[in-house]
Amino acid sequence: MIDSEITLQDRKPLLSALSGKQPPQPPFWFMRQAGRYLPEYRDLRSKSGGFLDMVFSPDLACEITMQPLRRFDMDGAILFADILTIPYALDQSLEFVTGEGPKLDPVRCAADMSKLTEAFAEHRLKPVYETVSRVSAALAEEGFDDTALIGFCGAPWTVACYMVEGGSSRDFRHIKKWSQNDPEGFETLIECLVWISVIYLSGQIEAGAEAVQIFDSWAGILSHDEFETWVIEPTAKITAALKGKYPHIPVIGFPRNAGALYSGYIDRAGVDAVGLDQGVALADAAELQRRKPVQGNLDPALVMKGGSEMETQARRIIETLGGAPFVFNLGHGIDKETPVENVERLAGIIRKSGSQ
Ligand code: 1CP
Repeated sequence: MIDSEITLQDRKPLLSALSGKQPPQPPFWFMRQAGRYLPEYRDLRSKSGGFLDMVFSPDLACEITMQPLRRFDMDGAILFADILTIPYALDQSLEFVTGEGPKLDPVRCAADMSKLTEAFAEHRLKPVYETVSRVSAALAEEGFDDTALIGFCGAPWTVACYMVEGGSSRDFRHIKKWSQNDPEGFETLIECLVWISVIYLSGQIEAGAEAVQIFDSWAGILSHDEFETWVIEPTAKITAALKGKYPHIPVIGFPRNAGALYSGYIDRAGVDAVGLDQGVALADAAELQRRKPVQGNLDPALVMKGGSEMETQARRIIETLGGAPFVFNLGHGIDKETPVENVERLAGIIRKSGSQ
C-alpha cells in the first residue's frame, strides 16, 4: 500500500510537488482549463440543454475534463463540475442563466437552514462521482499516465456567499449582514457546508480523485478576525476530517485575494499546498513557499493578452519559485476571451523550463 503510493507520487509530477518534492520541471494545470475559451467546449455547450445538464452528465463532463489535456497535456486534470453542486444537493433552487451566471433562491436566516439540511441528498452528487471514475479510466485509456486527477469543492465561506446572496454579488451585503448580526445562526450554515464538503470530497476521492482543491474565491473580502472564523477554521475542519481518512491525498487551499492573511492560512488551515492569486508579489510567494508548496500565480489577463509580457512574467515566476516545490497555475481562472494559441504558448514555455 505505502510502496504503491510512493511510486504513484513519484510518477505523477503534480502529486510529487504537492507532497513537498521537486520534480525536474514545474508541473502545471490552469484553473478553468475546461471551459469557454475552448471551441470544442463551446460546441458541446451549444448542443447540451444547459450548464447543469453538462455537469450532471458523466459522459459529457468526462469529455470536457479531457478536452484541454488533449491539446496541452497538463499535469493535472480538473474535474468538470461546479462549486454550486453542494447547494443543489441541499435542494436549494439553482439555475445558470446565460450571460448572468448562477441564480439561487437565497437563504438568509437560520430558520431557512433546517429545511435545507433535512433535504440534503447525497445521491444528487453521485453523477459527479461517476464523472471522476470515468475520467480516471479515460486518463489510463488515452495514455495520460502522468496526469493527476484533481477533485474540488468550494470552501464553506465562498459557497455560502452564493447561497446567501442568491448568486454573484458586488457588495456581499446580505452575507455580511447575517454573519455580523447573527454569527451563531450563520455558523449553522457554515457547519452544514463543512459536513457536506467532507462527504463530497470523500466521494470524489473514493471514485479516484488523487488530489483535491478547496476554492475560496471570496476569502479576500473578510477582515482579519472574520477570515480566521469563516475561512481558516472551517477549512481546517475539512482538512482534518480528510486527513484522518485519506492521509496521502494532497489538499490545495486557494483563499483568493487573501493578501497578508495567506500567512495564517498556510499555518493553520491544514492544507498541503496553497494557491496564490496574482496579487501576491513573487518575493512574498517565495517566503510562503519556505513553509508549504505553492501554486500560481500568472495573471489571467496576461494570458489573454499573450506575447512577450505573458512570456516574461511566466519565466519570472518559474525562476523565482521553480527551485522548490511548486505548481505552475494562473492567479484565477482562464478568461473566456483567451486565445487558445496563448495557452498553447504558455504550456510550451513551462514544459521547456526544466531543460534550460
Ligand atoms: O456558461 C458556461 O459554459 C459555464 C461557465 C462555467 C464553467 C466552465 C461555470 C459557471 N462553471 C464552470 C466550471 C467550473 N467552475 C470548474 C471546472 C472546470 C475547470 O476549472 O476547468 C471549476 C473548478 C469551477 C469552480 C467555480 N465555480 C468557482 C471557483 C473558482 C472561481 O472561478 O473563482 C466559482 C466561484 C464558481 C461559480 C460559478 N460557476 C459558473 C459561474 C458563471 C460562476 C459565478 C462566478 C462569479 O460569481 O464570478
